[in-house]
Amino acid sequence: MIAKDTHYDAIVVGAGFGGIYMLKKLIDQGLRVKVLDAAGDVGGTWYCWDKEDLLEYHWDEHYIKQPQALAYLEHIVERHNLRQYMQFDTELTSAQYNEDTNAWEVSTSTNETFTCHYLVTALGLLSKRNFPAIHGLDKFKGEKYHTGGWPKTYDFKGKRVGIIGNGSTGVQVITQLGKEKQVAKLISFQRSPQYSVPSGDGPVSPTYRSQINENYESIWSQVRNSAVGFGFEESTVPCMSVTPAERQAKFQEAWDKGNGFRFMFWTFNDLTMDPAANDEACNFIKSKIKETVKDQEKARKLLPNEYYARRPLCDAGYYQVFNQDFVDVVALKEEPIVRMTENGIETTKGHYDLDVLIFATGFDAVDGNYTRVAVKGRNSESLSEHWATVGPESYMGVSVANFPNLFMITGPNGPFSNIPPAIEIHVEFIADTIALAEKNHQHQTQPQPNNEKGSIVEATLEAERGWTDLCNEYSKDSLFRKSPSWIFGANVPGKKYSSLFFFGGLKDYREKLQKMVDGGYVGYKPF
Ligand code: NA7
Repeated sequence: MIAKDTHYDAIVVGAGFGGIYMLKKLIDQGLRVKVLDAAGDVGGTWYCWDKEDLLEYHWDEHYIKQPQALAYLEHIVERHNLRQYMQFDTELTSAQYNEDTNAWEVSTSTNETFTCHYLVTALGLLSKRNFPAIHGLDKFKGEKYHTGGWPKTYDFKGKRVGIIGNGSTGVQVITQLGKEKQVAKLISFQRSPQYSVPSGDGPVSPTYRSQINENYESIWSQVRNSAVGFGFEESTVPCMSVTPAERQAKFQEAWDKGNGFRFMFWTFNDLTMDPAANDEACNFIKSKIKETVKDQEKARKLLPNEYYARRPLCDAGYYQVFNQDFVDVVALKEEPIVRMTENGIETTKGHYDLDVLIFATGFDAVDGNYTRVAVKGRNSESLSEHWATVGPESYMGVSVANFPNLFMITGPNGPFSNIPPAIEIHVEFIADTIALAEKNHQHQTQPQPNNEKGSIVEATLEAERGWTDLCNEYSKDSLFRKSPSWIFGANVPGKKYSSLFFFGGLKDYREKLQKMVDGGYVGYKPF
């Protein structure tokens, strides 16, 4: 017998962007819902489904910084009175599907157990921190921070700061600390130099804001019907089809407007597919690095030597900060780290004394959050076991075969795009699917033999494998496959190199999802 006060129609794990929207959708559908989150309060990135609020909510700059993003989330939670459904400081430790009761049994770090009919994970793609495998990592006696757990306040005044990692996060941290001019020394311990373009950040003018407010519908429609979902039209022009002068002009225009995704996808349509086109983009950015960084030795170290085919970076003056004497770069491929010491980092060429060490070393992305907790489906098979041979896979980034009534918001092989629009598409699909499952179940005069204990929404293994094959097919010619980044799981030692995203773009993804629904949930067992 299931105790009433610990049983929910749905439990949503994670109170970030996806979890909050999922909660709102499901309570509006009349379900009894609980949200669990390991953190002490709501978190995530930002919001767009509340159009009325969007028209009035104030923001200063084009890129929302962490405090504003958090304030906005808190505001939305208050505005919709959602906090009452949330339980914080409560980490999901295990979830087991019970075939007899058709319920998920959820255990938490607070030693509580709950049951639910539907389990929705809104764990985020990028939250399980990745630490480098460096000898003596724990030896360092100074201050240590991972950017995924950045302190609310910090005081690095007069300190020698080392930072490992120069992806999206490292580039931002280096730029910010370089501009603040508080530290005595800032050293980037850089393994792979990256291509970064200006972000184009700046104040939001009243004219810009009113244009946005007047065009919300068309802006969102364009976003949802684009490939990467960043609010610009992706180019349809091959890079080598124009003259060198036209090419240069287009790159320059993108450079002046700012934003990494714009540079990669708005300029030409084949930078991530055609090596010759890619080379043109590389050369353009490299020329900017050489032009910006005055010290020849620093410039040499900062020049990338791989394809421009990772998550495109942008910055607010990254290369410029290296023109200050207190900012330096150590090329780890020329002098690898030997070990961490009590006072800093020892490389093959010497010792660097540090007071603060920052790890901007990224995340065990996409599936990392799922494999660290025991989520077990039919026959007690865990997700880690399910994914052991083929790699992390799912049906359309949402469902996993043998894991009935489990829904993942942005699970493995979801669309590679701006994340908030992808989250919205998933949340809306999950909410509609649950509504349909509930309706079908209530209206069945003759319940199906397999679901007299409530609806069962479950993808088939065949559909899941088919989707994985499609994802591999879509990415097979992408230069992203040739770059060792988190997008294919290449950043975590020992992690299987596999497709983690659907590369067909948001529009194509949405069309496939709709076609699947219109065809009567093709790839799902009847529900
Ligand atoms: P990323 O993009 O995964 O970057 C991690 C960085 O850390 C990258 O520069 C790595 O170098 C470096 N790294 C990782 N391990 C090591 C070791 N062992 N030694 C030296 N350097 C290392 O993480 P971010 O947090 O910047 O960004 C993740 C996503 O979050 C981002 O794409 C956005 O979408 C938001 P490498 O390049 O592997 O040589």
